[in-house]
Amino acid sequence: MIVGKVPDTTAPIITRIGEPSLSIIQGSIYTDLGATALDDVDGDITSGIVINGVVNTAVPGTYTITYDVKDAAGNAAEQVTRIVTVEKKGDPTAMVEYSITSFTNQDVVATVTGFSEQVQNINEATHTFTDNGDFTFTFEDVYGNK
Ligand SMILES: [Ca+2]
Repeated sequence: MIVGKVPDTTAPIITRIGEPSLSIIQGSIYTDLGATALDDVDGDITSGIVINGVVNTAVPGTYTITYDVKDAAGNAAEQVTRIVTVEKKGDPTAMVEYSITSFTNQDVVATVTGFSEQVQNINEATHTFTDNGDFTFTFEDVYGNK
């Protein structure tokens, strides 16, 4: 007996889970929802999907994630992509407290406090005025936003 077999010439289909494009704020955690793949002969071949692309949530920008899969006969599915945009987060904020309420006297101590988030590279935590004038506290968040 000879069993005829029709060759598999039909590519599998990839179905993306979730949105085709989305935006997240810098510093948030990104978890890709992935995709599923079905083939006419092989059935569920989701486990064979190759995912490429890395979203660096620390760096604002546009990232592309690609999903590819082939069936056992080597037919490649049409590539599916997802665009993830990492948006720059807001700059950190803080307040300044003064040792006395009159700003015109010498030896007023200004202290920067009440940071909105973790900061680094603070130029000075406190500044003692020896004369009238301005002093600018500088600091940045962990991503360098000032
Ligand atoms: Ca197939």
